[in-house]
Amino acid sequence: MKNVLVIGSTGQIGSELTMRIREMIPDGNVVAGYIKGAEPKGVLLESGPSAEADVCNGEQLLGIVKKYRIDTIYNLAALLSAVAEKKPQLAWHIQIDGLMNILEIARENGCAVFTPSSIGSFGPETPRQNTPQDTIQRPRSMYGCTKVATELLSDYYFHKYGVDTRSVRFPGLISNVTLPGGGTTDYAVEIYYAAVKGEEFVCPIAPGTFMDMMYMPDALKAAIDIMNADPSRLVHRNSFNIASMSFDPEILKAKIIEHVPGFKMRYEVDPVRQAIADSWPDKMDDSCAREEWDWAPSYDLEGMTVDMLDALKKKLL
Ligand code: AKB
Repeated sequence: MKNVLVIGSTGQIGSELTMRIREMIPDGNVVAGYIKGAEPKGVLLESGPSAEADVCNGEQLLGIVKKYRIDTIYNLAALLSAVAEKKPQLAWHIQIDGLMNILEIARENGCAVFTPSSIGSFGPETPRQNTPQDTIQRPRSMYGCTKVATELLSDYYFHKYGVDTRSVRFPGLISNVTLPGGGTTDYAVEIYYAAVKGEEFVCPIAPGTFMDMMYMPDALKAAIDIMNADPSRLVHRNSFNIASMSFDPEILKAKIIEHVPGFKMRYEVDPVRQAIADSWPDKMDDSCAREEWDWAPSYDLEGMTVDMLDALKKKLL
């Protein structure tokens, strides 16, 4: 990995991943790809090259790949699960037509490609506890349909054309830098903002709804480590289960109260998000990632909560 294009560099993952990769390869070109209306600002803009990179515009992407001699593409363009339910055709266009553009460019230009999958690639028939790496994937959401198609297309391009595609199934990601937009797991980020601001949190997900979650530093490590992994050890490619913690809103509330004693939460369940959450696993088994590329998370719920509250106090107060 030397010259890298991050598509979706101003989003929740991209804004931090681009900076992390720039630190890792200071003498490379790490291009912050963005779409109109979501241009990079501040340190993201100033610390390296940026370019408009719309996944649905193959010519534009090809121009960037050629100009910067890109060898690795992080494809983070996506509508998250709740938004994708409202705009299913657009979600398919971005997530699948966009992916096809990237895979074709990668095939012709020898690029490796990371396109994340998600716990959203599973469905109600999937085993909920210790969800295996290889199991039933029959999601009911459009987001899930695009994620399964992403996994299959990425593996297809590897087996058919030798394109070095690799990825992980991200849990809900929790970070203190950039807010997610329109996911089912967003509540687990927003709750920390409310706690730090001293506001009551209105939770859209019902008590007892368990989902895998992960702190952003671990997610960034996974996205980088999988692309640097020894290919001869990889039995799987698209995509690896990765896990670090699983909780429901009550467990998260109780953990926050340990640090913010007056914190209050009530429920106003959003039926769209709840239906999606009910179809997702409670907790994935990530033993293949551990065996094949030494995946190991650093943060548990306590470690993440301490760090989140500390960072948000500095940012918001
Ligand atoms: C979402 O909630 O849509 C995402 C995801 C789990 O992929 N955060």
